[in-house]
Amino acid sequence: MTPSTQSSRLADIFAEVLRRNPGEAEFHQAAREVFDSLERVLERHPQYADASVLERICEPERQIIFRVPWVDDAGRVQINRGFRVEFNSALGPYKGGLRFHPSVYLGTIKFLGFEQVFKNALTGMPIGGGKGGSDFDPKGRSDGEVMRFCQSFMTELYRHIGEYTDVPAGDIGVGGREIGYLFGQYKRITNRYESGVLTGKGVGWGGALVRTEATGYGAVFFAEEMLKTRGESFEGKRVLVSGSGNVALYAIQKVQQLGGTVVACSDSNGVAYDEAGLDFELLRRVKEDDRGRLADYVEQRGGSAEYRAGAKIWSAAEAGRVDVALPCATQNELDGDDARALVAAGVLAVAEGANMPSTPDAVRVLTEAGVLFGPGKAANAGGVATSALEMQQNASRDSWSFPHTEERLREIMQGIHENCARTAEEYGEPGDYVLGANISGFTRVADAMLALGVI
Ligand code: NDP
Ligand code: 2IT
Repeated sequence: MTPSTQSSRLADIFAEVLRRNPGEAEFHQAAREVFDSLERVLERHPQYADASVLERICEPERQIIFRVPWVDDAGRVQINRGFRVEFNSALGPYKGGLRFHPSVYLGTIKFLGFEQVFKNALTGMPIGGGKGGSDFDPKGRSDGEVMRFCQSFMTELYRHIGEYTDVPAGDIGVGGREIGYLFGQYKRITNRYESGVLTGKGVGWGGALVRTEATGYGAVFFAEEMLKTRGESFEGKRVLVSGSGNVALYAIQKVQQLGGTVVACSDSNGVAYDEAGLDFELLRRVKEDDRGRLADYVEQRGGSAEYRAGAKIWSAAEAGRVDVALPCATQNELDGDDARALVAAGVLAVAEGANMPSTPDAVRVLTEAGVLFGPGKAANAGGVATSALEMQQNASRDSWSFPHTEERLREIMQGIHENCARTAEEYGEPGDYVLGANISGFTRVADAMLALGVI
């Protein structure tokens, strides 16, 4: 087939994705980005088009939507909506997190599930892709309310998951506390201590060391590999990290361990600036132990720290040099104007700790300016990869040390970086990590799908 045949075929398939999934803007955006990388793949490998692999990849294998009723502390009945999208199991059981956030709707979960398919393939591990969640807002809820919500959520979800079927984990709004309540209810309903059914468990009861740190650490390891290609490192670098949740926290810690200074982080209310560098241990305590807000951190830190309510973190680029930016909060949080501000501030590298945090416009601005750009499905794959290591430890009833597991994570991130770089080069676009990640992830899933037949 000629290139033009392929472009028109891709355009037709994409038009069908739009038609079949109306109103799901984030899913459209995630699909479009992958489609934009695939023209030359379909030219070189007509077998994928012949077997309609792309059409099949865009259609989730199963989508589950359910009612989650629960009783709040005031005795009122609350109703939320639960989701699990089991996207692709060609490489292994569906694997991917659960997001609890009021903005969640089916389109959110589908975009995240779609990204997860390629991300999980990139890790080289035996995991398929899925995602789930709810429009439940855990903010301001008591532990008892969160527990009752999680129990109700699992009372429906349990029938769809299992260590060989579908293995959820955390994402926004779902951390160790929620995984504990979810696991407890699964265990109670099934009467099985099936450790491998969820990852992100507490280290005392089946969890793996380094899983908590893995996504943030992994994103920094990926950025470090990108910097190495220009003879650079984190030593002495000024860094911005958006968010202040699980991914952001441990990205901040690893940057500091590698000699960089993180001068700002954020939450949905504002930005904390700290020219002297954020105090990781204080920030961790405020966020994890006290479940506090960034404003509380700034109040306790005093001195050089400053809190700007309503500010956007990327505007910090206007105030001085920025060497590395790590968006670790949420989708579409870094737009074209933000990217232009970062370029003007001299940014060398951007690695996405979050899923799809950069808008298509931002990606274009950064890559056209020659900024090293690590897309989320490569740069944040350390979290799910360490989840797969947790599954491995559960299956063998073993537990590994922190240094050993961190070393495995570092090797995995180096492997993903090398794979993306090599694939981009093979396809004539050296340094294009977006192309490299999409093609490499796609071909691994597509080859497995071809081998398994039309199912
Ligand atoms: P957390 O819930 O721990 O933290 C989320 C952070 O992002 C908080 O600081 C939150 O601020 C901020 N945030 C969330 N939504 C918005 C919004 N709409 N606008 C502005 N800020 C927002 O989640 P994680 O750290 O786990 O997840 C962060 C990102 O990383 C997500 O994109 C997630 O999909 C991705 N990711 C997570 C992995 C993991 O292992 N946890 C693995 C790979 C990717 P606030 O507290 O004010 O809401
Ligand atoms: O987006 C992600 O990769 C995650 N939220 C982690 C998924 C997992 O199964 O560990």
